[in-house]
Amino acid sequence: MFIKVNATLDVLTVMAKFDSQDHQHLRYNPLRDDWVLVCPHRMKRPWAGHVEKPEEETIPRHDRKNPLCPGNTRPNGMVNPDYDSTFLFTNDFPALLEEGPAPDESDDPLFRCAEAKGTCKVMCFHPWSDITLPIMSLTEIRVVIDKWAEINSDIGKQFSWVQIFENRGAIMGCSNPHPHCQVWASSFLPNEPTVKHRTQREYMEKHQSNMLLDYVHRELERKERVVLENADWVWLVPYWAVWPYETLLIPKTHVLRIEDLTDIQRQSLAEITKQLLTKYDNLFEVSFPYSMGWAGAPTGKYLSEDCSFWQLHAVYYPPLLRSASVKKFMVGYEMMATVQRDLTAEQAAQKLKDLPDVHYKQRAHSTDSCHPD
Ligand code: H2U
Repeated sequence: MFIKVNATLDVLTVMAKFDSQDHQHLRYNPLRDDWVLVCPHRMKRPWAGHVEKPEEETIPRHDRKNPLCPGNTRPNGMVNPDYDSTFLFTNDFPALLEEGPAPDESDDPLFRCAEAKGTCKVMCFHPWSDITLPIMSLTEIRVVIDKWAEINSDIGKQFSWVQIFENRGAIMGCSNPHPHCQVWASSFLPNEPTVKHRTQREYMEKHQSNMLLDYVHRELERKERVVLENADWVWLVPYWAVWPYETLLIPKTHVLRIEDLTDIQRQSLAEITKQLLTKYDNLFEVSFPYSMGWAGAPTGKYLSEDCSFWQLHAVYYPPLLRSASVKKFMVGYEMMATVQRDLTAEQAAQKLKDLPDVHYKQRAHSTDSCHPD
């Protein structure tokens, strides 16, 4: 009897019409030129896996011992200014240095080596440690955006790639609760931008059109994965998303680099950033961890090349899956074979869309920010 029921189910499964929200399939990522395996039927399985207890930490607004706070002395003896806005400094423990001996060149295809130079910066978003971007005012977020643009323009004169990124939350390797991001600039084009450079160029050669702009316009027509939009920006879960709530933030018009954003685009970026981060925090009512970063046309020697096939965009890669304590593990099959997801991009977009626009910490009382807008 049991065998018969299973056999009937198998026949039904095989006979069913394909539904992307129910049936396994592969999706192509044209930006990374790779595939993601989507298995929505697995959402129905029981879960008895690892549960990390979320810690609701109380962060002091100013901690005498925190090396990122205004006025404090860092372990290397440098004293931070008494900053009241953003604060940019050269990382005291940089992965990339501007100078250093170069390796010998080698013809051996199995032991290739190349010179790497660069610089690393840290940018504090705010003088307070107990504040995050979604709680900050639009004016304060706008200052951060202007600073990102300034950094990309300044450091980009010297280096081919300026990676601005924020690791938020200890689960994402963030070492300090003070709101901050990092900037790693390099003499070489790192792996991710190298692939994006090639795929966007090849798309332009083949279609005489900009890949990501085409993509945004198609997404705006379909509306299945768009979570938020304003006059200048779209926030969506990409068709090819890997992380459960991975998103893409992208301008509606052609923009090469962050410093090319107009005053109006920067203001609307501040608005959509506050909205999207509020939604993220509201998803599991926790300060939502993620790794985010900007990608635009490369800089340095590329400034004099035609990079019109590039489109500026930001990516958010959050690890959480089912709750504030259950994250997606990129292990096993993902490491050995192909990245895989259960929740579809459309389901994730709908969940984000349905969330309230007011931050869960601010629902009961007024804003905490320095200069509320
Ligand atoms: P993360 O939280 O993403 O780890 O970034 C903090 C960075 O701040 C980290 O790269 C730097 C660390 O090297 N840092 C300093 O440069 N000086 C310090 O005194 C503390 C931390």
